[in-house]
Amino acid sequence: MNYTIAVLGDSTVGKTTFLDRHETGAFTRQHVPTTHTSVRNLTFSTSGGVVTLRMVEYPELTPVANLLHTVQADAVLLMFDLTNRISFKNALLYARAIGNTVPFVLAGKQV
Ligand SMILES: Nc1nc2c(ncn2[C@@H]2O[C@H](COP(=O)(O)OP(=O)(O)OP(=O)(O)O)[C@@H](O)[C@H]2O)c(=O)[nH]1
Ligand SMILES: [Mg+2]
Repeated sequence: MNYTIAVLGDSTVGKTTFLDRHETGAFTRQHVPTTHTSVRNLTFSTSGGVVTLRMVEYPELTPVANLLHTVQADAVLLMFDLTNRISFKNALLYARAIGNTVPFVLAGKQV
């Protein structure tokens, strides 16, 4: 089974770091802004078989309402920084723009 997951959220909330951690186990200390969509496959063995998630990190969508149509995904991983209130408010804008078009999960990072 293959699914495409869009990873969205403000810059610096920790999208790349999260994906690096899953891919290699390493914690990425440095912030190198993601300027273009960045794709990597994460494979999981589950009781239902092997699942490959095509994780697509997007640069911050500003303004989200105008740019969301550029996102093609089966589901969204929407991230915010628990120490940054603005990133949470912006996550709500993302959530509103996504509406019920695809399933999404909201993940608080940076703890
Ligand atoms: N303490 C802590 N720092 C984190 C965590 N996740 C990310 N960081 C740090 O936050 C900074 C930004 O992380 P990135 O993963 O590059 O952020 P991003 O969301 O990919 O940013 P853009 O690509 O610019 O959109 C880096 O310096 C990371 O080391 C976390 O869970 N805890
Ligand atoms: Mg990034």
